[in-house]
Amino acid sequence: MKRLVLVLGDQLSEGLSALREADKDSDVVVMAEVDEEAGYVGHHPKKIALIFAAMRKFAGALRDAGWDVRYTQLDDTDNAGSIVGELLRRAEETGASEVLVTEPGEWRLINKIKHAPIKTHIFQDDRFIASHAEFEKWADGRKALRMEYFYRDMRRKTGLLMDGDDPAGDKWNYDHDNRKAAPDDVTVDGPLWFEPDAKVEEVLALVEARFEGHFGDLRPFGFATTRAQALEALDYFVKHALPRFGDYQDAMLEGHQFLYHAVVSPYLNIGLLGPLEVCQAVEKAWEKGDVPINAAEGFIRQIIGWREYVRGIYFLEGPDYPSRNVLKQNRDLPDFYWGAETRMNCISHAVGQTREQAYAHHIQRLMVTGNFALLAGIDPGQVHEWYLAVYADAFEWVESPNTVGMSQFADGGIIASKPYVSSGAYINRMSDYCKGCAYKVSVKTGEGACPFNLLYWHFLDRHRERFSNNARMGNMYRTWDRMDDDRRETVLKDAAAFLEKLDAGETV
Ligand code: FAD
Ligand code: DLZ
Ligand code: SF4
Repeated sequence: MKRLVLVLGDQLSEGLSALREADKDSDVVVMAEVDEEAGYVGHHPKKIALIFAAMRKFAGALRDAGWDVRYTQLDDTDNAGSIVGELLRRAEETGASEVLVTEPGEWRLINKIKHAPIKTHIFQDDRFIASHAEFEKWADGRKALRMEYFYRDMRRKTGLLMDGDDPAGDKWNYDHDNRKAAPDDVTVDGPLWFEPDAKVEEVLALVEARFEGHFGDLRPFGFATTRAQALEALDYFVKHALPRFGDYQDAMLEGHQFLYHAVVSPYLNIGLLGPLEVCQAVEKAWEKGDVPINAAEGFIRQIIGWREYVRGIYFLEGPDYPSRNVLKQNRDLPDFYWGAETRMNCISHAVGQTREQAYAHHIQRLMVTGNFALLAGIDPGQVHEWYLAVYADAFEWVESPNTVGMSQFADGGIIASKPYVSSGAYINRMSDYCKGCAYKVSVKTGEGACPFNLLYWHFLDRHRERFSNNARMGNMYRTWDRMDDDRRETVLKDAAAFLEKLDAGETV
């Protein structure tokens, strides 16, 4: 019996479970560039180009390995426009009556495939370290699902940075050493980029023609589009940036969009790299004495800790998770998230580099664009759609827990034990953005006051009922309560005036 093997745009791994289950001699691989996937949010053109180019090259690699691959390009005249449509078309063409697929990373697509009018077999996506069952078992009966404890289990499971039963270096977590302010001397100039070859150029021309209106610069395009290139990019990171990754993990600099970050999330998330091999490369560099423990541990924690943990939460919590809004925030996302002018230099830089690179690092996402949205009371659903659209690494299983949970506290504290909010002081400490800003970070009210300073107190004040009893927020409320009444009133009045301007669409 002939079967179809569906390989999605973020399943570009030779060891994919659906491929392992299939028979090369009789089954047919289906891959398709379709409007439905390219259009469920206004993806950044670089993201679409990365996925299409990597899909085309992966299809080539599968053919070389002996598979019969039916590949549909976006502009093929008989393109059915959706994944299920393509499956049905290929089933008719080949006489196949069943579909093998590895579980997609989004409830939307899982449901479409489950309800397709053709028999489907969905296999676990075992490109992760923890299975759904393992995460469920870990979560079962716990009052709080804190990442740190899950992470320790993943260290034990993988043996990464372990010294017998103990953590190497005697500490599980070196986060305290990883909060240095931005350095004066930056010794790297971003990740390794790749000159587009003819195949990539073909995709760039297609994306240019079809997605012209989408937010984001398509060129220059330098992402890796094959596993071999992604491995080179990883190797370059380990040699050049990893040694200082830990120290400056939270720093932000106008002139250095990538600082010491790896920029491997797009490759991990579409399947060109696997999480374990990435961590093993980092562990090896530490064993050789090339990188300090705080860098190796900090990096490995992001992957076997945070990345696995957020995936666990997404699948544990179910399809309604991305639409949660426990703080009932409902302001529209301001136009400056899509590139309109803003006088806030930090936002302007974070959004500007997002437009250019389809990339911003974690602290820019969390403490600049995320922080502002949370403080200003933006609808988390709109914030979620923005993050899902604009980053090359954005797929719902990883994006929504980070946005809806960690950044916007819209899940009520499943992921974060307190909201990630800060005044301008934090941004000033960790970046050089404030120096070039039209606002003054040292000014707390009145003319030129930094909006983060105003909105920080406004946020705490309007959500007092929910947060004032949170032990980790007691200090913040005590500081607020110690201010004299007049000062509190002025802060709230200025914050309200700022929000009014924002709502009126004025440049703020
Ligand atoms: P590095 O800083 O070099 O970290 C190494 C790797 O660790 C990353 O490649 C990534 O795979 C992993 N990692 C680090 N932090 C996280 C995290 N919080 N969750 C999951 N993996 C993590 N990451 C995505 O992969 N896709 C997203 O759509 C995404 N959306 C985010 C939205 C918000 C609001 C926030 C605050 C964070 C988001 N993150 C997302 C997490 C993180 O910002 C990115 O993984 C990271 O910036 C990717 O760049 P990098 O490869 O240079 O990471
Ligand atoms: C993100 C994306 C885009 C832009 N385009 C395609 C596509 O044309 N074909 C495809 O198979 N996959 C694409 N993807 C990735 C899917 O949206 C992804 O598999 C789901 O969001 C589940 O993670
Ligand atoms: Fe951002 Fe405020 Fe600093 Fe300006 S002063 S860059 S708005 S934190």
